[in-house]
Amino acid sequence: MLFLHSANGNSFEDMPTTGQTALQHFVSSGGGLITGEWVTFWATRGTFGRFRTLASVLPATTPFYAYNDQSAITYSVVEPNSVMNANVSSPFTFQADSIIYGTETQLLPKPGATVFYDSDNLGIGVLGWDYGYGRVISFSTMIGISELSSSDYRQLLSNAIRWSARGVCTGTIPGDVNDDCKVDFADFAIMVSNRLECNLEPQSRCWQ
Ligand SMILES: [Ca+2]
Repeated sequence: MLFLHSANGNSFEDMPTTGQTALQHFVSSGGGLITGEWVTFWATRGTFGRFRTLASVLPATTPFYAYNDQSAITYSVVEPNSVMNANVSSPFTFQADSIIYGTETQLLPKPGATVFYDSDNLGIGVLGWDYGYGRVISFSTMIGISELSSSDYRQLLSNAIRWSARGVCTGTIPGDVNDDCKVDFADFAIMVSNRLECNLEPQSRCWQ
């Protein structure tokens, strides 16, 4: 489990590429990653040379300079999820921390990302996706002291940590057709949907 937060919005320091690659490997092999405001922002601003490798791991990008300064922000459920929504009021309003005139970054979901909460300020509050065997969640806000003074926000962070902790795949299993480290009905459905297909040439060889 890893918690990443970039509060350094006004400097040009980057995470070393070796660190970003290690983090990418950590997630793809089953680790959970949670990011706060500025991480997605600087990952999208790759021309400034920050988080270029890590950018591919994140479930969102951001439009240029799409951040602003708000004192209070309201999050509401978009896609219901029993883990993410457990014991969190919806909607709930919290005070937002501000660093470098930014309380929130606008998030644009990548294909395959799930939007769990929206924000009344900049559209999307919390979203996540599967990356390899791991999972990543991005918050639009700082996950700072002000945010964490809200019991709902604290609970949501706790839930996000649970959701992202998918587990580590320790080995391949014969029959795991969709390569998600478990053999279940999804694998069976793939087999059934392709049943009696045969790509042998000549076709006459198929059923001999
Ligand atoms: Ca499977």
